[in-house]
Amino acid sequence: MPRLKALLFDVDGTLADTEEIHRHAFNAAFAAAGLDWHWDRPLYHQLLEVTGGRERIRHYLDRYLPGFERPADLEGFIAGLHRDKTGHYLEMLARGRVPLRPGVERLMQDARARGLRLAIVTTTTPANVTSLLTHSFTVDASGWFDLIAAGDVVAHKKPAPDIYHYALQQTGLAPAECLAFEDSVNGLRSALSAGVDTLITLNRFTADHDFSGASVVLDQLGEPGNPCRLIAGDLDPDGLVDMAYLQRLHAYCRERRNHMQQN
Ligand code: XBP
Ligand code: MG
Repeated sequence: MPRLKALLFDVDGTLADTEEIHRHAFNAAFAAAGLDWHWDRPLYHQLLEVTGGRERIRHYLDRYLPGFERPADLEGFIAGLHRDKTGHYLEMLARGRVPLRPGVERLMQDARARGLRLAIVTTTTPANVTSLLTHSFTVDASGWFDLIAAGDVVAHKKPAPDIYHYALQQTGLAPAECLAFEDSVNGLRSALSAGVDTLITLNRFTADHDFSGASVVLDQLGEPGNPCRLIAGDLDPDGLVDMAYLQRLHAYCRERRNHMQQN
């Protein structure tokens, strides 16, 4: 049975509840460009169906504003809006100290202390990741990761498996040696398509997603005094996801896969 060697973390919605900040940053960029577009929460919930900021703006135009007179250089127009959005987002992160979700830093410290490798696997812009790692952890965490796989390094964003394939190839890890941490159905599909078993922590934008195939679904990772809750799955972490629990979960998932292959 392969050993658990690495934890692969999504960023938005998994490390921190950043989607609200992304939403405000998109709206700030639209206003600065003189556009009367406004993405409220229910609309953003629907738009999250598409990963990637530029892809999301294009999808908005296609689906919600078919009558919008498109500039000749639509790609350039979208890229400009998105560049501005990233600027607003980075400012907000630097200003506001966006808190990490419960248990994230604790679990990473635990994993590092036990010699596990960590990597980031996300569709968001690389600068967004670096900023979160420097501003939201109690120490600068950017050196903790073997790899930060982010943004446009692959052709197809989640739910395509490309970013997980890329991360596995760059780190030399086998899917069976890893566990992924995701918050959305797009992230789950991406990881599972690359053969990586996945733990889900829900948030307000993803609580209604279909997480079938996930190894376990929890409300959060849990902290002492702030226990996590099992939403779906066979193994209950009893309040706290730690390395002992992840070792059990990993062994359970590998056995389940072996069993399925034999039958
Ligand atoms: C995150 C995203 C990102 C952000 C916006 O998905 O979909 O697009 O919402 O980031 P995941 P950019 O958590 O699955 O990686 O604007 O930088 O693309
Ligand atoms: Mg996510």
